Amino acid sequence: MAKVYFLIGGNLGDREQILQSTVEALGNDVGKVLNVSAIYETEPWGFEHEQSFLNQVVVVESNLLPEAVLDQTQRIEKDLGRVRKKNRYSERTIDVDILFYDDLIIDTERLEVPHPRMGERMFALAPLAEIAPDFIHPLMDKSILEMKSSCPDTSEVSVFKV
Ligand code: PH2
Ligand code: MG
Ligand code: MG
Repeated sequence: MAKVYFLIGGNLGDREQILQSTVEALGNDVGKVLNVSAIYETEPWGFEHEQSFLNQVVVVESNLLPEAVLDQTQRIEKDLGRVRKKNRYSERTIDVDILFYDDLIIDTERLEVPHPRMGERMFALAPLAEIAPDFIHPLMDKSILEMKSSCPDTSEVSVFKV
C-alpha cells in the first residue's frame, strides 16, 4: 500500500460541493481516505481571475501504481466538468494533482512526482503543512514545515472551512 498525497482545488461552480465530490471519488476509485486538511480559500496563483480558489489536501492509502492513480485523477477531473484551455493556467472546476506518492521520485512523460512546483505555492504548502508537517520532501531533503517557512509566495491563503 502506498500513501498518496493529493492537492485538489478549483475556482468555478459550487467550489465546496465539487471538493466534497472529489474526496468521495478518490475514496471510491483510488483507496481509503486517511486524512483531509481544512479547506483553504486561495488567490489565483500565476494568472488573474475574479474568482478565488478553494484548495484542500487529501491523503489516500492506495494499492494502485502511480500511473493508474493518474488515470483515475484525470477521469475524476473530467467527470466533475473540467474543461482544459490552451493557457498554461486557467479557471477550472477541479484540478487533482499528485503531490507525493510515498517518497517515490517519478519523472516520466506523463507524471512528475513530487509535484515540481509545490515549493513555490502557499496554496499547496499551507494545507499540506497542516497534516504532514514533518514529511520530508525526497528531493529537497526538507520537511514540509521548513519548506513553508522559506516559501517566498505572498499570495493570500486563509482557512475557509475546518
Ligand atoms: N492551480 C494552478 C495555478 N494556480 N492557484 C490557486 N490558488 N490554486 C490552485 O490550485 C492553482 C492556482 C495550476 O494547477
Ligand atoms: Mg495544479
Ligand atoms: Mg493538474
